[in-house]
Amino acid sequence: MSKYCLKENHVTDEKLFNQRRAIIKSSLAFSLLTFSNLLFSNDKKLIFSKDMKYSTNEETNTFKQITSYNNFYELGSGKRDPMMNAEKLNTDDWTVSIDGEVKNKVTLSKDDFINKFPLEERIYRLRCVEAWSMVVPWIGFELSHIIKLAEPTYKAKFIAFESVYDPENLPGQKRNILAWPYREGLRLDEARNPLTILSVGLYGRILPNQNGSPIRLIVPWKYGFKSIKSITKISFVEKMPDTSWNLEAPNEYGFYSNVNPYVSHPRWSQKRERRIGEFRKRDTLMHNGYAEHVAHLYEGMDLTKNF
Ligand SMILES: Nc1nc2c(c(=O)[nH]1)N[C@H]1C(S)=C(S)[C@@H](COP(=O)(O)O)O[C@H]1N2
Ligand SMILES: [Mo]
Repeated sequence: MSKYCLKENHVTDEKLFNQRRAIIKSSLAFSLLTFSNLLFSNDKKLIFSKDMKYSTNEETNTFKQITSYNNFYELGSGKRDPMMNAEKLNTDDWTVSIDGEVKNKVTLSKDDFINKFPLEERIYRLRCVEAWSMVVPWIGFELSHIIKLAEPTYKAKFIAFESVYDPENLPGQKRNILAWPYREGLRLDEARNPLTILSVGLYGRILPNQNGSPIRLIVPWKYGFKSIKSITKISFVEKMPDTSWNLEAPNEYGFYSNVNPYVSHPRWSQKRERRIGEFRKRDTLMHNGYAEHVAHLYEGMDLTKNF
C-alpha cells in the first residue's frame, strides 16, 4: 500500500467517524448504538462495537492531533519526535508475556489481541501531568479479560507492566533519561475496573507506532504517564511494583497518580488544563471526570500522601 493510500484512509476513517457520531447524536439513534464496524487498516481488519456506557460525548481530537503531539520517550523527548521516529519501533513478531502470581502463564501475539477479545470503541479523555488533554476514540478491550485468562493466585495484589527494550533502535533508550524499560503498575482492583482498557487501535485503525503499537494501557482517571505504551510484559505481583517516573522523581510522581485538581505537582498547579486545539483553559475534573466510576477505590485514603 502506498503512503498516499494510507493518508487517504486516515481522512476516510475520520470522516466516517464524524458521520457516525452525527447519527448517534440524533434522536432516533438508539437502535444504532451497538452496531459493529468493519474497517481496514494496515491490511488488518478491526471488528469492534461502540461503547456507550463509559464513553464521553465530548468532541474528539483529530487523528492528526492525536498522532503528532505525543509523549513516548523511547522515540525522543520532543512532542513531535515520536511521529518523526515512529518507524524505529519494530513491532514485527511482537509478543506479550503474562506471568508472575498466576495459574496460567501465557504469551500472546499481537494478532491474539486483535482476535481473541471483544473489541470496543471507547471515547476517553487522556490528561497529561503537563496540563494538556485530548479526547481519543480508542479501540480496545477491558484489562479484566486478561486477568480472567491468567487467573491470578491469592498472592497477586498488583500488576506490573513493562514496555519494549531495544536500545539499538530506539533513540531515547541510548540515554538514561528514564529507567528503561519504561515500567508502570496498577493495584489489582484498579486493573479490574471496567474503565481500564488495553488499546490496539484508534479512529478505526490499528494503533500508530507513536501511540504505543501494538498494545498499550489506557487508565482514563490517571495522569497520562500511567497509560504505558508498547507493552511486552504483564506480571502479577504481590508487592507494589516500581514505576519509571516514581524512580525518576519520587516526590513528583507517586504510584497512584490519579488526576486530582486539589493536589498540585510540586512544580505546578493541576487545577486547569488545555485541551489540544483549544485556546482557553478548562478546569480539571476530579479523577479526570470519572469519579463516579472510581472514587470508591480510594475511600479512606489520604490523597495528598497517596498522590
Ligand atoms: N512506554 C512509554 N509509554 C508512555 C510514555 C512513554 O514515554 N513511554 N509516555 C506516557 C505519557 S507521559 C503520556 S501523556 C501518554 C501519551 O499518550 P499519547 O501520545 O498516545 O497521547 O503516554 C504515556 N505512555
Ligand atoms: Mo504525560
